[in-house]
Amino acid sequence: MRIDVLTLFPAMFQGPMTESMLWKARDRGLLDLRLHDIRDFCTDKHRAADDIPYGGGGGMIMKAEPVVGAVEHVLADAPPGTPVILMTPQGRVFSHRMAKELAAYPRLALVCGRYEGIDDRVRQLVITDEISIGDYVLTGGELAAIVVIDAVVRHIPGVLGACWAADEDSHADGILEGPHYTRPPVFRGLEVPSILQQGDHGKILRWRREQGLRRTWLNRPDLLLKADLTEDERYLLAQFAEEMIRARGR
Ligand code: 6GU
Repeated sequence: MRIDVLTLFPAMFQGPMTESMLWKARDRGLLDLRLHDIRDFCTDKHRAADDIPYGGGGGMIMKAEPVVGAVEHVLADAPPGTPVILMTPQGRVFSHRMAKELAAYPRLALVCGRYEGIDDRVRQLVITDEISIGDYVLTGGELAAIVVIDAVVRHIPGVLGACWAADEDSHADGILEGPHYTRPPVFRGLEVPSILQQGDHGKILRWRREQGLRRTWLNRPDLLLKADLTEDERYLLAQFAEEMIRARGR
């Protein structure tokens, strides 16, 4: 997969893109990441990428011309239908499902907004999708783009080790993962749950699902509304609820 990133701050990608999984993906030829400096597409003599907003108000707005120029340069040899994604707090909130969908494309282009915004004609002319990574405001789209790239690249076949697939992650089926343990069996008086040590695979799977459900119930009850649960799992949830009510009564 090839990902083109359009940014005023290409150096922000140097660390994250040269470590760990992302570096391995690039090293193995599974990810072709290309950084483009939007400033290289400024045509005026001062190389200004931003200007004051029409209608007044604070802050600076990214100019349309260099961004559109950079996108057109990148798209010149891209297959038709290549997503051109604007990273913006006004976008659709990013999710596991979106990461998986984006991973199916041979190419992506990510446009990082900066300053207080970007001339809306960029969106009207060349943007196909707008993505936000959550309900808070970052100073620019760069960190959000790094998050999206990491989450997408994990879904490219061959990037993760053969024995654990991205389909087993928290969020893959709308339920969080339960706790994990490794050796030693006892650490500071805390013991690894005995079911995990005994090796009955059926029991372990059931225990993990139960723990994941409990965690979802406690930390992300909003996910349970959308989750596809079995009769058994609904029964477990009812039990958690009862437990909570009893604990509160004490
Ligand atoms: Cl994609 N950009 C900015 N500037 N802030 C954000 C964001 C993106 N997603 C959440 N906050």
